[in-house]
Amino acid sequence: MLKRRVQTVVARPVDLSPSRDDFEVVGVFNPGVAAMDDQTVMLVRVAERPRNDRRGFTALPRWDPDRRLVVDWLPNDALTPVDPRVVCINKTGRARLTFTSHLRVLRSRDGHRIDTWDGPRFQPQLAWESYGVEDARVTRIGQRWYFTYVAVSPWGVATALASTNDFHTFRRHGIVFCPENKDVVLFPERIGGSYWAVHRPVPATPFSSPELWLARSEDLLGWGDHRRLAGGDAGWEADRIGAGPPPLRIEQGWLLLYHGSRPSRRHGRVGAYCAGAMLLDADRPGDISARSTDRLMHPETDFERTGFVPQVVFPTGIVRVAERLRVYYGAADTCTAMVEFLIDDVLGALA
Ligand code: MAN
Repeated sequence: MLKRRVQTVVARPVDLSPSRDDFEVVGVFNPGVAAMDDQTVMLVRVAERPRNDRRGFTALPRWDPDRRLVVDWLPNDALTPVDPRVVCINKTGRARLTFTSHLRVLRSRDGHRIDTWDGPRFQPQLAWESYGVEDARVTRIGQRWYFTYVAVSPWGVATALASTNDFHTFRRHGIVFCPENKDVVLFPERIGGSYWAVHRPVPATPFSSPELWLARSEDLLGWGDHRRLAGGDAGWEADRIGAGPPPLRIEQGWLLLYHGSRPSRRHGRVGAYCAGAMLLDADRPGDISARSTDRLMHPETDFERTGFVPQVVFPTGIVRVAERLRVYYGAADTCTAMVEFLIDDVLGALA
């Protein structure tokens, strides 16, 4: 396990106000991160759900076509719980989320403490976002900040692209990876003349588990030349792996942190989410030059072990500060945390 140099909880659900008075924030986590001139900007995922229970019913929130947050109350006997986040509607076999997410902008001068809590929101607006928008991954390309995000709706779990200059106004570019695909990260520059992305298709049949794939694009919108990058080889990543923060260019190549989980031993639970890393060749990002031999991060502290979804560390943002890496991550699908590692320690853990 890597030595954690500095570690701090950056944001908790109590720090944020819900979208409606009768809702509660259950998670502020999985932040996309942009290191701008004098501040660290975080595009956090805010998950919320109705505050009050109705006996015998489950609340299933969604955004309606008029962009209002509404709640469908369904009788419990019409549903089968899947995990703390998901239920299945017995009649249709379709999944619904027990919460909904939007993205909110938080700003920090020192990268540790938030100075601005009430930043702009990026809320569901379109049909294919009606169950929520989640898990932004922010990459600076040229003068603009691009972010992929997960768009969830009755049409499935897709990845869409948006961009901004200032984190005040946003431009949507549409779905870039159709359902089911998430954990899409963009490389910050062209390599061999093309843009590149790591993505994570989710197979519908058990021929394979969800794994890392690579794709190429000329315009960030149309993606092709797909090829498999890596699967979960070790036990801790055997169930699924997905990219963490966007790849970071260091002297030795592209450093890609990723998350992995093992199958849960208990029905209805999610296996622990841990993090590893790989180094990709600077000019041929499909070539893995080195990979962690064990987990670099695993749920250790109370705030990583207990929460809305227990036992989760889920890195989504990275900032280099001289010889250190600040890794921003979601802890137990509840808080946003930051941990610092020495780059040399990370590289020393790869073989
Ligand atoms: C999984 C989890 C949830 C997420 C849904 C939809 O169940 O990652 O947090 O809301 O997928 O993306």
